[in-house]
Amino acid sequence: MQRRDFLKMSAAGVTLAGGGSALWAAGADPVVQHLKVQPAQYGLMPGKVTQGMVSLAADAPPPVLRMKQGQAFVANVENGMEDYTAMHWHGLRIPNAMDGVPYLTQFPIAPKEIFQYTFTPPDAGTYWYHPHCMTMTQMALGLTGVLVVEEADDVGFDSEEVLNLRDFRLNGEGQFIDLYTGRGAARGGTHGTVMAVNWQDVQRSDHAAGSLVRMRVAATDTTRIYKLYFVGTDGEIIAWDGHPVDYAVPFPVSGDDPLILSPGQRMDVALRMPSTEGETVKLMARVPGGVRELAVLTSVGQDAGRVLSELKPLPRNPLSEPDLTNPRVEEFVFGWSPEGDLPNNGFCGTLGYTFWSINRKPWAGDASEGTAALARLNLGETVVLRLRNESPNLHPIHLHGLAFRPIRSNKRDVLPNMTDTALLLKDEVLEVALVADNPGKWAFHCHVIEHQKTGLAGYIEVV
Ligand SMILES: [Cu+2]
Repeated sequence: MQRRDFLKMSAAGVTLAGGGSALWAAGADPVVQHLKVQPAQYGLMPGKVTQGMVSLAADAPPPVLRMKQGQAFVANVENGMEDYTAMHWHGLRIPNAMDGVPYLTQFPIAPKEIFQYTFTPPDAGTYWYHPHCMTMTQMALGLTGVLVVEEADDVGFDSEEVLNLRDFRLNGEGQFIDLYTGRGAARGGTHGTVMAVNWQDVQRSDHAAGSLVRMRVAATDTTRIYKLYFVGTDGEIIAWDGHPVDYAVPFPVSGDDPLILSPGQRMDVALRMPSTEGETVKLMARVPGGVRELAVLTSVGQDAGRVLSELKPLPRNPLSEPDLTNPRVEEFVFGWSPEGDLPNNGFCGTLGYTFWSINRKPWAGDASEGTAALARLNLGETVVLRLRNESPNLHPIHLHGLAFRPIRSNKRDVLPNMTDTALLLKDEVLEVALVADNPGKWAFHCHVIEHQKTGLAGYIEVV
């Protein structure tokens, strides 16, 4: 791909690249947002201001981006950093050219450049965004945000609570330490030192007593696998990784039996606030050596008297259903890296070593010309991906641009809910089924970013 292909016009000293004009011609009414990737500082720890962060807002957390299902959205992403960047919209099934993967779908966005992303989200639900260039650095320094695609019609909640779960690696003064370690990258990933929710210690908010709250939880950390449960109310998991659930996910009420949310995953939860003013609902996480509050929702005012059974099921998203009568099977092995050359990531950052591989090959790099697809799928066909973990570490495997159903595991019963990110357990063989209904080169990688950046990456092509 040539850089000149993406440089189309310039204005006011910045270069505008990407995008498409078809939207305007169609007479659509797109929501247009200017989003500037920029340095930030913020009080992540009490009494300290963390320097050297990266956000999409001035000295504030990356905003929740809201769009509507079926409505055109335009994001003019400006690079206000000194490094390159590119923005990926995790879970959105949009045209390949808008997927934000450097060299595969676009040239990285240079400092001061603007890339125009234009797309119409086909699915409602909870998604998120993060850079796919300088990924390790920019994500670790803060650039992960929640993306909400609202249903076309109101689905009956009184209020909403959006939680962006992620850690930061800070010292006692609230300043960044090494964002990762070689030891971590070669094993389960390097964990943060400070857990955060929406860039703060605990999310605290008030909701009407007896009302119905839609809680959207996104695990956007580079490493942490969350073990979550609720205290203080009944509830229901209504969507998983964006899509309304077809198979009930048990509502977790105990730290002994928590719900696992791995990096990249999201859940939508219907909660009923307690009837009595002052009572609370808590989202808790099990952590090494104990438990921790992540969110505390407090009932206020008179009892609104709502009940969960008033909620209708969420409308289904327009997903293609895999035909499992005689699917083709593609094999993928996730394991250690053989000795290999270092990946060529061009302008998009390298960790300086490879530890991991897919099908015995470490990722040749973002910028490597002629890197082959891991698999080629025919447009419209059903394929089963057999994902084999040869390592003792856990890998949340993410596929861009397509949705898949986990159907079978050698380790456990799986819930075949549509997803874009599936956690592979130690020595697990997990089969997932999909319809290859979106053409293009779709990145396929571990969402432990240290694993992704040290070899556990590749792409699948739909032609
Ligand atoms: Cu991994």
